[in-house]
Amino acid sequence: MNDKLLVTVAPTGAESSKADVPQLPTTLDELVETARRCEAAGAAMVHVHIRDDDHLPTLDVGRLTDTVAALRENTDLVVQLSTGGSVHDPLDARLEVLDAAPDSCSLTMGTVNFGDEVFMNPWGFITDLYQLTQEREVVPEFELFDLGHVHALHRLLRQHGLPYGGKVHCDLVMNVPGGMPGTADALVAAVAAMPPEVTSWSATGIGRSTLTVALAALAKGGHLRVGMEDVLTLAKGVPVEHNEQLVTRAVELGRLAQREPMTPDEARSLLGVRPQ
Ligand code: KMH
Ligand code: ZN
Repeated sequence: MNDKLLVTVAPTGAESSKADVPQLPTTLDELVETARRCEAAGAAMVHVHIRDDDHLPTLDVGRLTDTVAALRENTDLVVQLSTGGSVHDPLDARLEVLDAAPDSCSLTMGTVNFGDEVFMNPWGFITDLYQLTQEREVVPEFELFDLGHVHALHRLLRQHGLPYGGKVHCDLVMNVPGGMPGTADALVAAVAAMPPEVTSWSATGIGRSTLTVALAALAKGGHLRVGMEDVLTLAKGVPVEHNEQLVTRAVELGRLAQREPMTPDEARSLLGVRPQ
């Protein structure tokens, strides 16, 4: 495992509403401002969900393309677009996300209950999306919400080979109601079950599991994803006012573990991202 720490920020997500969380970055200007501040605080990659003029989740390819361009103009961050979207997005629109030519994209390794909803990722969709990432030279980040998703990653790599760039990077998304719990024990089990091809992994704990998961990930030599997609409070009753606070806290935790934050260029080499 690389000694330096990759901090990924997931600033927006698809689940919280602007009305409930006005500080959520939902416009392009807010996203760019957030990305710049998070980069200055130590983030190296941004995991992006975008919103429309009504602040609702959208996978509009024109908007996604403009977003990738704006993030590249204003930051050096590795730009990762979500192909998960919201639980209401159709599978074909989720494949079209790659038309926006990001550096990286999320790729969830199985269907999972998602609160009262279902986040659909049937096997045929996973393999179509994976082959598209290989064709388009986009580096996937395998999102693992459950131990079964780790098992499915073995199958995918066995059947379809390595990703573009030759590196295999995973993100454990823990504590979604329906997925694996956000505990150190679950993290250790998931890491132990990862295929030998995995070259790096990060973890994020949804809601109140955020610190447990971050500390467990650091203890196991993993990387961190943080952001308002995953948690909206710094402590009970203390709302996050800006994603930068979560990045700063992740960097501080990393420094306690003697892990300096990685630069975006170092993240590009860790992940095998295509040179621009
Ligand atoms: N919003 C969730 C349904 C991803 O970005 O790929 C899916 C999600 C995972 O956030
Ligand atoms: Zn996401």
